[in-house]
Amino acid sequence: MKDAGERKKINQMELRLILGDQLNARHSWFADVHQDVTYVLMEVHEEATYVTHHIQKILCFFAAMRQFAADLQHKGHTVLYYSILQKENRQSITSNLAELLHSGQYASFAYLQPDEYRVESSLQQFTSTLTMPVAVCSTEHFLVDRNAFEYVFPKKASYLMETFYRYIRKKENLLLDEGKPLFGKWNFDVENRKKLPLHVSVPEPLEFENQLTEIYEEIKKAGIPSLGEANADKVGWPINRSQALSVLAFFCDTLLPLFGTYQDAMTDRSWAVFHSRLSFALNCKLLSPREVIDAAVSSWQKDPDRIDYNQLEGFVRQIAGWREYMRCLYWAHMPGYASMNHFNHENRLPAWYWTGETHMHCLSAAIRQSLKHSYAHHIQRLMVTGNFALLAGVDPDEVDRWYLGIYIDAIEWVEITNTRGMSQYADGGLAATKPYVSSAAYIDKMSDYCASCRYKAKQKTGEGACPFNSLYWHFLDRHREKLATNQRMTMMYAVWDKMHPDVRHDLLTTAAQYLENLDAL
Ligand code: FAD
Ligand code: DLZ
Repeated sequence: MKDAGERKKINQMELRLILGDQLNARHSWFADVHQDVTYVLMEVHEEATYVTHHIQKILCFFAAMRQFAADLQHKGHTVLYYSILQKENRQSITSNLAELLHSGQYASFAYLQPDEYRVESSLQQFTSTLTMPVAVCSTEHFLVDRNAFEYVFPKKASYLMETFYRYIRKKENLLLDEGKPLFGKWNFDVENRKKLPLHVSVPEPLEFENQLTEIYEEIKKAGIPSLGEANADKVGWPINRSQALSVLAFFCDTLLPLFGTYQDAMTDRSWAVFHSRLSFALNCKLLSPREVIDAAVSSWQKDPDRIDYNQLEGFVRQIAGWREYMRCLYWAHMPGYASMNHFNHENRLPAWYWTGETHMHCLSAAIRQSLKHSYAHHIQRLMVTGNFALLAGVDPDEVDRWYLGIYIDAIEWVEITNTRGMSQYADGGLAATKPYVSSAAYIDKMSDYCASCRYKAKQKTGEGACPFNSLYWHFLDRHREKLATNQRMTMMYAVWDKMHPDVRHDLLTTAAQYLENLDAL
């Protein structure tokens, strides 16, 4: 029996939930140690199985959560941690919370605003049944609040990223000189987008050797399904803040000088080219967007002869622009966004998306490296795997599930807007002003893939023709009604209309054959 004083103390205890993608060590929650606060983190089947994740993704989330909990404990905070095999673990966030909060040990509950609609709805529903005070706090991570479209685009049905990016540049005072963009332009994209020449060597990505075999065994024992490969003895992704900061430093020192120039380049010689590989660390909040931007700006300021401004601006735009934009788009349109299917596409994703076993070399390369590293860079995602799925008329639900599962950085708010929106145009043009589709010419221009492909990039029809060529025209032809009024598509329809009817017929026939045999390509 506890005395009254002790009971009062216990009754003032607050339980605070930290989700797996909320590992922000610099959050104000942790500025001081509070004896009356308990933090809780949970590895649960619910989160590990809502889609089939890549094994490296599950390993890294669990490992990062465990390290974060251990670090908090080390600093004196009280932490409850549910590991995946723990007997008391009810394998769902709200079931575990229900047990804890109905135990009488806690007088109040607080959680950080989730980034995912599914999780937020579930927590809102759960907390509406509680009689104790509940607080929802900011994750203190993003540059703008998630409803920013309401004031950046009042009453607008479409959202221009460039407008949003400029708004954030001004709000955050980024790359400005007395309110004007540095060097007189907001966007230096035209100087980027080059193919990687043979004489340019690409540094090996910075990878760690995280020993995660114990977690791996636990995941297997827990029966969590997964995809992809892992060497659990040495997992290369950063799983704590110190490793994340090393990846950031490596990027600024080694990769930033050529980041922009080769941002769109694809090559068999490297799986990350000059990309930062910071998305996992950013998305689980080991790093903040502002500190990543500041680190890049500071490297450029220290040595502007080594890092041209276009490299820096291109990088800042990805984080201050695209990343924040996608989050606001998500919150402006969820939950409806998750079922948008502008073209009513219904095809299945070809089976080789799970093996890489296709004769199309670009797809094989992008898929195999995704299975191996849980990573592909933006143009591989957009113009290879995404482009093909769109041309092949794949159901966006299938495409979403694939992207949400396979990539280390895939959390729904940033995955679905990029996949369903930017890549599949399933949102009818909210994220992109036109569909990102191309024939083989683009892939050949931006990569070294086509030279060693069984299919011929320059051949349009007949045996051995690259499927991207005829599928491209088939896509334009079958969606004419929805696309011909888009000014950015006018030129392509004019080219199509000028073709000889026999040529058009051959292209459509070749495409139809490919569409019939997607699994065999
Ligand atoms: P870098 O090229 O080095 O860029 C730096 C940072 O900018 C990234 O870490 C990321 O935080 C941000 N960034 C760049 N482009 C985008 C973008 N379009 N949207 C949001 N942030 C961006 N990104 C994810 O974080 N999670 C996803 O699940 C995801 N799914 C995608 C699906 C498709 C179909 C496409 C086309 C893109 C997707 N992206 C996603 C965006 C982008 O491809 C990845 O952020 C990037 O490849 C991550 O690698 P990196 O860290 O080396 O990026
Ligand atoms: C991705 C992931 C995985 C695999 N497992 C967990 C988990 O067990 N517990 C958890 O809190 N978070 C996990 N995550 C990240 C979540 O999916 C993410 O925190 C939510 O989707 C909220 O955005």
